[in-house]
Amino acid sequence: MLSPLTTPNFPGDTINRVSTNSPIPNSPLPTPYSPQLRTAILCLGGLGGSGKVATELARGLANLDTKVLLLTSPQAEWVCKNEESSFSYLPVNAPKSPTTADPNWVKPLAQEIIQHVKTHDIAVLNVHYAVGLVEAALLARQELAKGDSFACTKGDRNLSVCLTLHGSDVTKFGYDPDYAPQLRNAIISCDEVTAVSNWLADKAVKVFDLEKRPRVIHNAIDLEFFHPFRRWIAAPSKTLNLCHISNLRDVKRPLDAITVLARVIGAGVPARLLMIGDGPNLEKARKHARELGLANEVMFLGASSPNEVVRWLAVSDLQLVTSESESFCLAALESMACEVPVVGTFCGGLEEVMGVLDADMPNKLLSAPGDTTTMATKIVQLFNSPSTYQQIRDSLRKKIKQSFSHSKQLEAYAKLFSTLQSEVSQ
Ligand code: GMT
Repeated sequence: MLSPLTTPNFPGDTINRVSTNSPIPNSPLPTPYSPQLRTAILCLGGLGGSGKVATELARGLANLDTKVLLLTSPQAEWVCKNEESSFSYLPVNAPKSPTTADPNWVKPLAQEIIQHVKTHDIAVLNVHYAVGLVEAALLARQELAKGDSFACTKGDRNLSVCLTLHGSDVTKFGYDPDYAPQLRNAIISCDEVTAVSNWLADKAVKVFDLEKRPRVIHNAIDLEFFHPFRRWIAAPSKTLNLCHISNLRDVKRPLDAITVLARVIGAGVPARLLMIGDGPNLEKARKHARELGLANEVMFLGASSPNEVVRWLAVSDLQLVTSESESFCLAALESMACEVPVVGTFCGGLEEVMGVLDADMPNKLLSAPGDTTTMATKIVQLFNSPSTYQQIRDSLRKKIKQSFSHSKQLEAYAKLFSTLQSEVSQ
C-alpha cells in the first residue's frame, strides 16, 4: 500500500480563497528596484489560474513595499475578503473568465484603465491572459500617448504594456481563424510578452508566427500555504486514494480519471477517487462513474477553496492530471508541494514542471493524453513499490523550493517592470 488512509488535522483553519497576507516565504526583501515601481496588474476575476497567479503577484509586489494596483472584476475570486493588503484592489469591468474580445466591454475597460493610470501615476501595466484584456490595455496606452494605433511610437509612450500569456489564450484562441490575426497584432504591439513556461513560449511563437519569443517567467508556489499535514493514522487502510482537481472542462479530460480508476481496481488494487471541482463535464463524469459501476468509489466533492484543496490533498496518495493540454499546471505543483505525487499526461507544461524538479520524473509518471491503460499501469507499479513512492514524495518540497519559489518569480517580474518603467516617458 502507498500510505495508510489518514485523517488530517486542521487547527484553526479558515476558508479563504487566498493564502495568507504574511510576507512571501524566503523572499530576499526588499530588492533594489522595488520601491520605485509604479505597476498595475490587470486580470480576469474568476477562479482560473491566470487570475490566481496575477493576484499572488500583486500581493508579492506589495510585500516588496512597492506601489501596485490590481485591476480586476468586482468580487474577484482570488482577492481575500477583508484583506488588509498594501496592494489596491480596484474593481473594473473585466470579465471573470475568458470572453471574446468585444468592443462593447473592451472600450469601456480601456477608459477605466486610463483613469486609474492617470490617478495613480502608473508606468507599467502587466496584463494576465490575452483575450480582450490586452486590446483594452493597448487602447489605453494609445490614448495616453495620443498615438493613432496600437503600435504607437516608443518615445511617445507613457504606459508600458507587459502581457503574460497563460494557456488557452494561445492554445484555443490562437486557432480561431476569425480572431487570431487581431490577437497576433495585439501581442506583437506589446512592449514585452512573457509566458508561464517554455512550452507555452514555443507554442506562442508557432501559433502566432512571432519573431520574438516571449520571455519565460515560471509560475511559483507559496510553500507555507501548500504544505503537507502530519499524517496520523485514523484507521489503517489498504485503499489507494486518488484525486483529480480541475474545472472539469474538456481540456482536462476528467472522464479519463474515472476510467483510470476502473483499470486500477481491475488490476486488483483497492482504490477510490476524489473528484474535486465543478464544471461542464460534471454530469457526464457522474454518468461515466455509474456506467463503470463505480458510483461508490468516485466521490464528487464540488468546487473547493484553496484551504479545502489542501485538506483533500492531505488524504490523497496521488493526484491524477489527465489533461490534453496544460501550459504549466499549477494544480500539479500545488499537489506536489503538499507531498502528493502526480501521475498524469504529457500535456505540455506538466512535463516541463516535473522535468525541472527531476529529469527522470516525466517518463516515470506521465503517459500520452487519453492513454488510460499506461496511466493505470504506472499507478499500480507505484502501489507495489512503496519505497519508490516514498522517495518521490520525500524529495518534492525541497526541489520545489529550489525552482519554483515566490522570491525567484517576484524578482524576475520586478526586474522586468523596472526596465520597462525606465523606458517610459515621465
Ligand atoms: O486551466 C484552466 O482551466 C485555467 C487556465 C487559466 O488561464 O486561467 O489555466 C492556465 O493558466 C494556469 C496558470 O498559469 C496554468 O497553470 C494552466 O496550466 C493553464 N491552463 C491550460 O493551459 C489549459
